This record gives sequence, structure tokens and C-alpha cells, in this order.
Amino acid sequence: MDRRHFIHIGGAAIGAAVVSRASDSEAQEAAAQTGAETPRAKSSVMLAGGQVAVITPNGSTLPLRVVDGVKVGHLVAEVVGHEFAPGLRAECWGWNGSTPGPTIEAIEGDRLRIYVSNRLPEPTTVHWHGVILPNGMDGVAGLTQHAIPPNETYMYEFTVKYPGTFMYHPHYDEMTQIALGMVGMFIVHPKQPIGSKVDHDFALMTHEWRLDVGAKRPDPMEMKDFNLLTFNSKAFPGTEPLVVGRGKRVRIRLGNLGPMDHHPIHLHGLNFKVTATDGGYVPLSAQYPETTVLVPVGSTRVIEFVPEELGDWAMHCHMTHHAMTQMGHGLPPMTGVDSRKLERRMARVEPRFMPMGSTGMGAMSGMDMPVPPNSLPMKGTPGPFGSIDMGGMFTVLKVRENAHTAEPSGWYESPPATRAGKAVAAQMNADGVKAPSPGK
Ligand SMILES: [Cu+2]
Repeated sequence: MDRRHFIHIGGAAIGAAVVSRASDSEAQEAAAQTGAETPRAKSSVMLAGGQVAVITPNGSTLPLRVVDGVKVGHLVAEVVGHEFAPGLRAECWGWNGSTPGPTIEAIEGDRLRIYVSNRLPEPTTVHWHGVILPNGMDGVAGLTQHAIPPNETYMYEFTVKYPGTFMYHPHYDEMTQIALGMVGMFIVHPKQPIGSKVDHDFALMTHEWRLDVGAKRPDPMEMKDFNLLTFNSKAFPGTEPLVVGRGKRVRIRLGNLGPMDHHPIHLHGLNFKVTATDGGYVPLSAQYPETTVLVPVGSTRVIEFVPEELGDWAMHCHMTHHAMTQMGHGLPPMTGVDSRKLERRMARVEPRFMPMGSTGMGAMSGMDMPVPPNSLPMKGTPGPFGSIDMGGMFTVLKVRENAHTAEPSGWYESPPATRAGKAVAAQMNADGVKAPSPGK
């Protein structure tokens, strides 16, 4: 059976499996009957106890086919042509055509049988990060198993005894394979909800890459200077927004299998609690409010919140160099420099010379500068109020009255009276605020 065929029927089978958990899911039933590819998991798909299925923005869920009570899945490790954002592509490594690999979603107590076929040019394995299982299924080449040679298929089989938010990645030539994109989420739902039931459930993996302009593939040798930062292997504006309902309970499962850096992930407009890690659930008595959560390399952090304010809320890594585009790296610092002399001299040899960033770098985002092929421009992304100059590990949490009817690409229109704008002189006078005289 070839891979396409397997995944095709696998798609039908997960439809059937989901139906068995939720008899009211007509769309899934229809998909199972027609043998159609499973539609991307929607949060309306209910698991036991009213839990919702996980959405992997820009990603997918691994189809699982039930055979004699065992849930069977198939991961194919392979080279993947990947687009980070419109205009930036590279050759990466992943599974089943994507980086990150498809999210594995199971239920506490499930018996899983995962086939791993290797179509990479070198051996590989899969390690199930955080899952407690028999040692021989742990996927560490040399230590617990032979590495899977190219063009061979290995079988992993184990029971997921504990619920939680885990991950998967190779444990052979980790430095290369992980750097090229071989990371994935592995979510085990509890049989019954633990803590409050949520209405939206998302999985996001942070990652970092070194992709030089003009390079065909990321550089796995890099250990410090990463120039491309992503959520689910997408750089903003390639990241799909997270659309949620006001007053609804939201869970975001953050995973970090990046090579070197921990990421402080910050959310605007709300506060949240860390409810679980890849080690298990955090007791209620130990949860405290945060607006930024550090997601260390090799960890998951699960956050939950109920947004009360409508809007387009930024969600990003708070390391400033992790929320910018590829072109912002490696330039000389020019802020505060009088560039006029330099400009006159340079004009003799290069009439198009433009001194960059002598008043700061913000204006770069509004300039329509030509960029080399296959690179992300510095001009930013058009937003409702000009250019959004962040990029990289950045996405938008869109809080709407009705998440199911909201247009994901639409912007929030804040009432003008609730929006920052130019100050009125009369009011400044009344408030005793004097505008400073313009600087030289
Ligand atoms: Cu970061």
C-alpha cells in the first residue's frame, strides 16, 4: 500500500473514530462514509466530557485508523518543500509532507501503533517526548533501538497511560534533523476533562532557523545567530491567526523543540495561567497569573485564559530579535548617526545608496525596498493602521463575539473613541500638558 493510499483511508478512519466518541458529529460521519480526506480538525469536534479537538494552526492532525482496538498511524520522514511566509521557501525535513509533523492526538488509555517510514537520505528514529512508555519504544538510536535505515519502516506500539501535552522528534543526528524541521506535537486528552472545560484548544510549536538569503535549505550548523523565528514553522504574516470567542475559555499548548533558544511568549490584552507542562498538570493551588510564559527548549507549557476584550491581540516571542524578519539581521547600527556626509560620499559611487535607520529602524517597515529573491522584506505587513513591523515568531489572537462566523483575515474595528490618536491642543492646555519644541 503506498503512502497516499494509506493516509487517504487513514483520514476516513479517524473520521469514524471521532464519530464513535461523538455521535452528533455529522460532518465527520459524512467524511467517514464518503472516504473523503478528514477536514482540518474544528473545535466543534467533541471528545468525551465535552472536550474539543485540538487545532494546529498552519498544520494538521495525524489520521489514526482503528484496527482491532488499536489506533494505527503512519509517519513518513521525508524532505519537504516548505513555505515560511509568502516569498520565502526552503527545503526542510519533516513528516507526511510538513514541518512540524502532523499533531498526534489520542485519548488516555489508547493503544497506539505508529509506523515510521524513513525516506530521508540518512537514518532516523522517533522519540515520544514526555510519554511514559516501555524503554524499547523510546526511540533513542543506539541506546534503545537501531536507527531506522533509509527506505525502511519501523513499528512503535505503546499505550498512552497518562494524559498531557507531549511532543515527538528524531533521536538520531538530532542537530541536523531537528534544525531542519523535524518536530511535532503529541497530545493525549484525559478520559474526562481535568480542570475547566475549554472552548478552543490550539497547538503551537516555536522554532528557530538559520536561513541565509539565497540558501536552498536552513543551516543546521548554526548555534547562535538564528535569523528566522517561527510558530508552527511559519513566520508572520504566514502564521494563521487564532480566532476565539469573547468570554470563551481558550487553551494554547506551546511546545519548543528549537535547537538553542527558550522563548518568552507574550500575549496582549489578557492574563493567563500555566495549567500543565510536559511533566503533567499543575495543581490549581500552584497556578498563578502571567502575561508571558517562558517555553524552554525541550518543554511544553499549556496556558489557559478567558479573553474579555474584543480585538486583534498580538501574540509573540518577547525577545525583540525573535519578532522580526530575516532581513533585519547583520546591519550596522545607525541610530543617532549623522548620515548626510556618508550619503554624499556614497552617492558618488552608488547613486541609489540609502543610509539605513539613522532615526531608528521603524521607518524601514514602511519602505517598499527591493529585496533579494526568496527573502522576507523589511517593509512589514499591511495592517489596518499602516504597516505591522513585527514578523517572525508573531501571530494574532483575534477575539470576536462569535468565533465561528468571524472572518479570520478580517481586522477588528475599534470604536474611534477607544483608540489612541492625535492629541487635541485645547485638551492638552486644559490638562496642563505642554508639547516639547521640535528637536533639531
Ligand atoms: Cu524567542
